[in-house]
Amino acid sequence: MTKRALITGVTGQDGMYLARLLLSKGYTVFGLVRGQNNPKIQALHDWAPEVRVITGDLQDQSSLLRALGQAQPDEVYNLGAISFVAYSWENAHLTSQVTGMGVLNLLEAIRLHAGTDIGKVRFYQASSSEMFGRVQEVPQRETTLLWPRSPYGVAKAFGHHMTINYRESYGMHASSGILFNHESPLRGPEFVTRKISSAVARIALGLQDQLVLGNLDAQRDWGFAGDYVDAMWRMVQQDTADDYVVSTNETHSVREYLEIAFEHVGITDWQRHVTQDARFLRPAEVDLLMGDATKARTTLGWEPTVGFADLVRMMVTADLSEHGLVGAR
Ligand code: NAP
Ligand code: F7E
Repeated sequence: MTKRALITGVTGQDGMYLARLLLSKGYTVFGLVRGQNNPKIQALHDWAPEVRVITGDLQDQSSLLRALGQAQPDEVYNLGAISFVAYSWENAHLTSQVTGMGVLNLLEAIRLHAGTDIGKVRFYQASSSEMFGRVQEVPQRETTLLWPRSPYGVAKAFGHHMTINYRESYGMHASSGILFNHESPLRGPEFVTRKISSAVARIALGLQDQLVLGNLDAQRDWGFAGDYVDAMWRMVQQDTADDYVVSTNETHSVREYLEIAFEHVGITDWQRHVTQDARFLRPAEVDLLMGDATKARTTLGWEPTVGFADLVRMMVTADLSEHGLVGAR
C-alpha cells in the first residue's frame, strides 16, 4: 500500500527536500500551503510536481482538519513555522501563534481526525537547537535543559513539550526532532549562510562589493538539509516515537564560514568586503551550539554525509551558477 504523507511548511527549505525524499520512496505527498495566491507554489511545482497542494494555515484549526480529511495521511510532518529568529523579536505574538500554538492546533486536529484509532497517524515535530539558547552543557543532547533566548526559541519549546505531552497523554506516535542548523542552496536569503554565499558569489562576479553582517563570533553546528530530512523520516518509521538530536557534532563560527566561502572564489583578503552593523545584532544571542547526535546515530542509523567545508562550497557554487534562480539548484 502506498503511504500518504502531509507536510506543513512544504514550500520551505526542508519541506522541499522532504517532499522529494518521500516521493522517491513511493509516498503520495500532500503539502499544506498558506495564502490565497502563494508565489512559492510555482517553485514547489517546478521542484516536485507530484506534490498535491492543499491550502491551509497553522493558525486555522478548521483548515487543518479539512487538510487531514482530504489527505488521509499515515504520516504528518509539521515543518510549518515562522522560522527566522531575528524576526521573532519584532513579531513575538505572531511567532508564538504560528510556531508555538500552531503545533497544538495540528496535534489537536490529528487527535480529532483519528478518533479512537490514535495510532493511525504518525506525527513529526520540527523542534530546534534554538531551544537550548543559553546552553547549559556542551555538547547539547536530548536531556539538556532548555533555556531559549528568543521568542522563536520559546515558541519551539512550547511545541516540543506539547508533542511529548500528546505522546504521553494519548499514546500518539509523536516524535520531535531537535535539529541543529541545516542549510542548502534552498536556504532562505535572510539566514546567515545563504546571505554570505549569495553575497560572495555576487562579489566574485563583480556585482557587489560589500557584505554587512552582525555577530561574526557566533558558533553553530551546521549540516546539510538533505541529510536532516532523512533523519525526520527515520524517526517516524520507528516502532516507538521519541525525541532525537540531529547534528554534525562540530561547531564553527560565522567567521570560519566567511573564510571558506571567500576562499572558494579565490579571495583571501575577505575582510575588506565585510563590515559589521549593530542592526544585525540580536537582543539576546545564542553564542554556541554543538549537538551530540549519538542517539540518532545508534537508534536511527543516521549519519550526516556533508561536512562543513563542503556545505559552504556547495552553497557558494550554487549561487555562482544560478544567481538565486530555482532551476539550477
Ligand atoms: P522555512 O524555509 O522558513 O519554511 C517555513 C515554512 O513554514 C514555509 O513553507 C512557510 O510558508 C511555512 N509557514 C509559515 N507560516 C505558516 C502558517 N501560518 N501556516 C502554515 N505554514 C506556514 O524553514 P525551514 O528551514 O525549512 O525549517 C523547517 C522547520 O524546521 C521549521 O519549523 C523550522 O522552525 C524548523 N527548524 C529549522 C532548522 C534549520 O536550520 N533550517 C533547524 C531547526 C528547526 P511560506 O512559504 O508561505 O512562507
Ligand atoms: O543566524 C549570526 C546570528 O539567522 C546564525 C533557523 O533555521 O537555525 C536558524 O536560526 C548566526 C546567529 O540562524 C548575521 O546572530 C551574524 O548567531 O542564520 P541564522 P539561527 O538564528 O541560528 C535554528 C536552529 C532554527 O531553528 C531557526 O529556524 O549568525 N549572524 N550576522 C547573522 N545572522 C543573520 N541572519 N544575518 C546576519 O547578518
